[in-house]
Amino acid sequence: MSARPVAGSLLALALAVPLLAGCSSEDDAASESGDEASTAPTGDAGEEPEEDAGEASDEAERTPEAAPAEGDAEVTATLAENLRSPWGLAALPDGTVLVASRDDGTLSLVDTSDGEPGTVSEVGSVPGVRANGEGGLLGLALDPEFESNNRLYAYATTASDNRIIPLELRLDAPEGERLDAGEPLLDGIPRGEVIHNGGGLAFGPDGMLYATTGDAADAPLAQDPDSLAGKILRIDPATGGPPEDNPAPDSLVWSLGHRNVQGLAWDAEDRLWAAEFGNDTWDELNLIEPGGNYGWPEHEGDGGADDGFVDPVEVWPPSEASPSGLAYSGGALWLATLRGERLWRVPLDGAEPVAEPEAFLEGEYGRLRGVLAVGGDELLLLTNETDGRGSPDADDDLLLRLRVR
Ligand SMILES: [Ca+2]
Repeated sequence: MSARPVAGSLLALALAVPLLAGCSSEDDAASESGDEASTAPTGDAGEEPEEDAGEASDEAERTPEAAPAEGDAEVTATLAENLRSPWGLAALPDGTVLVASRDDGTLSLVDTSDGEPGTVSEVGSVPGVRANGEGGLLGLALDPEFESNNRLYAYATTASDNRIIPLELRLDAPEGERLDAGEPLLDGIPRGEVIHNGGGLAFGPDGMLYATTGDAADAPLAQDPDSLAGKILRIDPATGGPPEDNPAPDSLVWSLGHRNVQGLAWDAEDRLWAAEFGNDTWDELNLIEPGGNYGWPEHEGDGGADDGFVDPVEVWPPSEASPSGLAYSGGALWLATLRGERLWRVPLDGAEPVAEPEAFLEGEYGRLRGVLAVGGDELLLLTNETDGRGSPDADDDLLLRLRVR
C-alpha cells in the first residue's frame, strides 16, 4: 500500500474528478444540514459530558497529568478587528502578534498590550503569493532563534506551487523596509487549483520545521511517497532538506496518506498531533507516528488499521468540525473549526482522550481558523468569516484572546 505506480495517473484523474465535484474540502457544501450539530455537547459549565468517565475505577487509572474531563473556554479580549482573510498566526517574544492575510499576501502586527482592538499595522507583503480559493499566504512559523535572527517562515501558494519562504522581520526599520523575503526554503509542493493546499507550518520541539500539505485535489498523490502532496513534511530549516533521522532516507516525508491537514500541535510529552479535513464523512484528529500512513484516499475516518493504516484518535462529521488550527493547552487539544464554527476540546491522558470532545463558542463567532497556545492558560484564536465562505459582520474578522482549562 505504499508506492503507487506512475501509471496510476489515469486512475488519479478518475478519482480526482468526483472529489472535485463532490466537495469543497475546507467545508463540504454538499450537505448543508449543519444544524444537525444540536446533539453535540454545548460546553455549558454545568453540563455533564455525554460519557462522563466518572466511575472510580476509571478515575484511578488516570495519570496525575490527565486533563479534567470537563474544560472551559472564556473569551477575555478582542485584540483585533477587521482582519481580512486571516490565516497564519505567530506570537512574537514581546507579546505582539503577527497575522497573515491569505488573500492579500500581507503580514500585519497586532499590538496586544492594552487588550483592546484597533492597533493593527501592516508590516509588509510576501512576494509571489497568488491567492486562489483555499490557497494564498497561509501558515507562519517563528524561528526558535527569532530573538537573535528576526527570522520566520511562511507557507505560501504561488502561481505554480506551494512553497516555504524565509522572512526577516525588522520592526525598527523604516516603513516599507520591515519585511525581507529570502529564496524559498522549499518549493514545488503541489498546488491545488482551488482546494487542498494544506498550509500548516510549525517548529517542533526538536528544532525541525514541520509543514502540512494538501493532496492538491489529486487524492492518489497522498499515497505516493515521492510526491510532497498529502503529507506532513519534516524539514531541516538550515538546509531545506530532510533531517538525517527522517523515516525514509533523503525524504522530507514524515507521514503520508493525508487529505488536507492544516493544524499541528505537540503535547507535553512532545507527541505530534494533526487535525485533518475529511471529505464528506469524517474529519480526523490524528496522533502522528513517523512514517505512518493515515489512509487517504483508501480510508476516511476509522477502519484502516487492518490494512496497515493508522486510524484517527477522534473523528467528527465535517458539519460539526472541518478543523483548521490546532493547539495544545492545559492537557487538552483545541481544534478551531470552520464549518463547525466551534472550538473543540479533546482532554488527554497521555495519548488517550479521557472524555468525549467538548465544544465551545458554538455559533458565537462563526468560522474559526487559527488557534495558538501562548503560554499559561491562554489561547489566541482567529475567526474566519471573510474567507469567502462566511457571513462577515461589520467588525470581522477578529483576533480573540481566550482563557482555557
Ligand atoms: Ca485518515
